[in-house]
Amino acid sequence: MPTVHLLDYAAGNIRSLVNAIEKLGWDVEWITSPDQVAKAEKLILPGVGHFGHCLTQFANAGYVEPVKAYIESGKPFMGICVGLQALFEGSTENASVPGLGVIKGQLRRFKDEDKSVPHIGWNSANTSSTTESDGVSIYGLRPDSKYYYVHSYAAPYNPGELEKEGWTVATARYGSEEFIGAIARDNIMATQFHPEKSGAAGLRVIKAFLEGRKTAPLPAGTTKAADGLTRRIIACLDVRSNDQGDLVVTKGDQYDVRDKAGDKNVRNLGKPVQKAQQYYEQGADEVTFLNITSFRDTPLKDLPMLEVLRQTAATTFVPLTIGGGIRDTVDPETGTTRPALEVASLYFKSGADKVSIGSDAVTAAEEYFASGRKLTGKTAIETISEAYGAQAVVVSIDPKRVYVKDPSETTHHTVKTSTPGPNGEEYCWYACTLQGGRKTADLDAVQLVTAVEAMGCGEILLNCIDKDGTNSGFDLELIRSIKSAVRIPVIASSGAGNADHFAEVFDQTPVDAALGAGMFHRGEWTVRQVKEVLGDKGLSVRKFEEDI
Ligand code: 1PR
Repeated sequence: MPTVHLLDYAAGNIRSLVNAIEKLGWDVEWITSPDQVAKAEKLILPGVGHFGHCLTQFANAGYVEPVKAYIESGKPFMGICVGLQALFEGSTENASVPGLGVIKGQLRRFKDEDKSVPHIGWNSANTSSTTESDGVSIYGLRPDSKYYYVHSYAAPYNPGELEKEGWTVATARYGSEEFIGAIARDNIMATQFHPEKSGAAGLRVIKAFLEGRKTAPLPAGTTKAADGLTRRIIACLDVRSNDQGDLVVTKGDQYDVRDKAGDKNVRNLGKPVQKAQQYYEQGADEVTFLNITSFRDTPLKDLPMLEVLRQTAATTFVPLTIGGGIRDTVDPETGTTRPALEVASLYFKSGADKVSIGSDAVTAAEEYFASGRKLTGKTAIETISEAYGAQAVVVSIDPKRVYVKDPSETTHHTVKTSTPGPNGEEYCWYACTLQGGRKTADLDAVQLVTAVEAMGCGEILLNCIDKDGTNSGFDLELIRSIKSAVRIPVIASSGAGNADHFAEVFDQTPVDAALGAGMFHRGEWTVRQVKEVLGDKGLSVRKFEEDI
């Protein structure tokens, strides 16, 4: 099999990239020391997370000069995400750390006044100057495809500036900002998006690079997709062991996952790997696994979930999130504490792109407020965010309504609700729960998200116990209140029963993504059908592509 070299210099989920390359029929060989760089015939520089952290590791390991020399030799080079950023002169993310300076310019943070940061989701990479006029695709990039981005810093696009130096630039638009999504010249190709997580559209780009196909004619009839982010639809799989000991996808009503009648068995709605694959093929933009009984187990021993992740990541080329049991854990055999970062690292190595933290985030937020909002640097959120970047850390919240007659009855953040409580109460606040709703904290959802955003969480997965499994639509009041409290993206979850519920949440709240579970698992709707309805209503969605 032909071989491509991958440079391994920093933490990050490289498993997915290896899976994508292997799927395309290529072998990966690792470069683990600077003296090996020159022997590569094709080199990929991956990278996720923090520019300063990655580039410092890169420089300290002695890679700067060998990689510059490799690029100057004219052999094919591809940079991905921070691997693209490394080619620029620097980044305001860490002004004291220089980039390689192959491309002129600095990376800047997206402005967050009008939009969520990080920029997470499927966006374009349009080489508008060439693709439309010439009908030519650069490295397989197509103007009607969407690619998966996850980053807070980007290279702003100044029309014509880099083109003057011979670069071909593909751009994307986020809010009012146009930035560089991909860039190529001579032997160099680099993408800000993650091609290995961008389904068939992304695999096509990697394939074109591996096969050295810099340009190709666009398929007849190719038209440009609408600018900007598409509406992100996530399929979520709650996973646990059933009474026979098999790992199954289940779904509860307000978190009760057992049948109401008969033997009250844990509902079995299918096998996790199969279901995930099915949702990928239906066009899900992301897949999330929640190990819902992990509070009972030792996660380091929880090998079946790691295996589920490994198998899914080998065939499912969209972002994967895993939640459940991400916390500091005492190993029962040795009595030693295994930090949350170690648990998360196991998941990242198995193919996860993000980890989702539930119960532990509530405890950390309580301590944060008790200490007068001091950050310790020791929480799971902080340590994982530091090592893997904020975009890799999701906090999953399980709030429950507490009704009050008047906001003065509580110190918590209240909302005026259009669905009053059992005694006609017109206000409610949302109490955070732990262990899948089994414990309730004296902490409201607004407090929690404020605290975890300060700790470095990159995205909120916003469930709602009152709505879970009801098929009655999302809790729009909760979503609006949380969106107005944070700058990071928020995923709406709980209550989706049909496509109109997705249209409603995107229409009536500024939410960044929406998640469904039961309606997909029971086969009432496919992800594709939901996207068709959204498309008919004029909302931009990514279409599933098969053709690599
Ligand atoms: O606390 O860090 O170990 O994480 C445990 C994770 O498991 C948390 O993210 C928590 O939300 C989740 N969890 C725990 N118990 C349950 C349960 O259902 N008994 N599931 C549970 C929460 C939320 C969504 C669900 C949506 C949409 N499930 O995944 O699928 O509510 O459902 P719907 O579209 O059918 O309404 P930790």
